[in-house]
Amino acid sequence: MSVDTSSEWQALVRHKEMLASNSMVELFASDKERATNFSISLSDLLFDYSKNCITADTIDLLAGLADAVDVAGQRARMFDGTAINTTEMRAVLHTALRDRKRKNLMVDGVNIMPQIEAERSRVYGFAGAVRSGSIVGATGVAFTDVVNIGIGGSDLGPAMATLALSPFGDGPSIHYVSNIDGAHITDTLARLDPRTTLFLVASKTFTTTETMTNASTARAWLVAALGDGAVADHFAALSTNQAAVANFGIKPERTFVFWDWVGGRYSIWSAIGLPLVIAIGAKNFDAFLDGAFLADQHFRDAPFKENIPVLMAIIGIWHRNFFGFTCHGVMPYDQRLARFPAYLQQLDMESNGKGVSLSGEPVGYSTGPVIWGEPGTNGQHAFFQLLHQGSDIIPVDFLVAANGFETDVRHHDILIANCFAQSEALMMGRGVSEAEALLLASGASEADAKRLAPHKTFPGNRPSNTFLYEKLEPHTLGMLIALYEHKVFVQGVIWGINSFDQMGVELGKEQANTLLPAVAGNADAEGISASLINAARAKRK
Ligand code: G6Q
Repeated sequence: MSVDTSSEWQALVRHKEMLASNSMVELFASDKERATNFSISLSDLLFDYSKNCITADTIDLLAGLADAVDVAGQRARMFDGTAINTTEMRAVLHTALRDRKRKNLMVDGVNIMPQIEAERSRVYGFAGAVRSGSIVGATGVAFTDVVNIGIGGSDLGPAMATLALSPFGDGPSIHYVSNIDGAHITDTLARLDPRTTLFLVASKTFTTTETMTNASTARAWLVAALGDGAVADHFAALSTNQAAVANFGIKPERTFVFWDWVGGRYSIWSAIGLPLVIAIGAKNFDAFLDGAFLADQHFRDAPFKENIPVLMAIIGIWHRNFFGFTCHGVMPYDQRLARFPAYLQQLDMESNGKGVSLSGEPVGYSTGPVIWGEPGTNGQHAFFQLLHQGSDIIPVDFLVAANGFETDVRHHDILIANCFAQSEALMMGRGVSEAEALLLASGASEADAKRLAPHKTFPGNRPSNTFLYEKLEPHTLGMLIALYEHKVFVQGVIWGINSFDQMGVELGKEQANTLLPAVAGNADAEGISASLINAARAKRK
């Protein structure tokens, strides 16, 4: 049965009609404790979801929907290693990577826990040696720079986290090259010295065109300076495809593996995290894993109505399916989380950007929203206009630390004030008579006040969540990422889709390979893109 025909869904449709007449301002007025009643703490994190058009009944009904589709059962199946990725027949076990105490978990007759521990200790050993300078380049000097070559899941996580945790970065400088656009690797290499540069080729499949092409360019750059023999000393690989890594010329002792039950966009906890370990060290990476593990335990154990990722998910369902909101904004008031929206974009949109159910039927309702965002306060001076007065309503997640790392706290006070002011303004809005009164008070004529008031009116009643944490430390970042992972999981279960494949990504990979010979001038252009290919060829110099 399709979830939208269930009695739980239909009850929510009716509930929404009843609730629609209540504004959030009224909901706050009728419950003085609303902010605390609709907030949950986990470790140093406070999740405040009070500024949504919900009541306790809404949460009851949404939690009932999650029950009806057996979120709890599917959650148990994910954690115990059942092949819930049914199109690829794979288990989904990124959670096992951060469970540092567990000793047994069988997948296909193999206990994966000793494998995880052994590989993590190899990663830590190598990272430690690069950091201390006991592993050196071909000319005997220590590495000052590490270039991670990878794309998508083999890039976004470590790139985001390296920036987020830069106050903990006490190792070599880490650079990330992902784009096939030659500008990316060229501009990166231009700043580097081959003698002190280590390359990490990060690719689960070790076949991705972008990564393989960038890796071969890096190899040629290194060989031109230091000769063929230097490759073994200056390259390491992070992959599940050991045979392809060996073909590239990377030694087994420089190859760090993970497994097909780790999805690309869930792989930061695996060997794909190596660049981050090199940046911040093993102790900090352990704290990062432990933060995620804490979120896992919370997700497994807390009742739905006190469960942060479940609440994030069901409120998202409320917005997407019952209000029809198409987007979800992620606005970190945290400059070092600048890549967090892009990271979540992949996590969420690649996981839940699906239109067929697990059984292959088209779903008859909306699934994953568009995820986007930028750090505040920059966004305020750009696109927040649309959030306040645009014709569409876009729910927002605000993220902010109570403390920065900087000594001059004036900046941080202003940052926090802006963050809270935005969620308040989005909710409160400003009516036309208030706008008119303000104009009159500022000396406008009556005619001008009337004329301008509609432009200075804000509809308000626009929803947001606020994530307030003590400080952006490794533990906190691990926790935040895992909470979002589980949010995406719960939504996928409610929508009845497979959140763990990515056929759209595969399609892109195939299509580009088909057109390449004609673009490169080695074949005649044919098909839909023929005219564009010919035009591009005519413009090539
Ligand atoms: C992630 C996706 C995708 C993948 C990249 C890179 O979940 O599968 O983003 O990570 O396409 O793939 P490789 O790691 O195999 O190079």
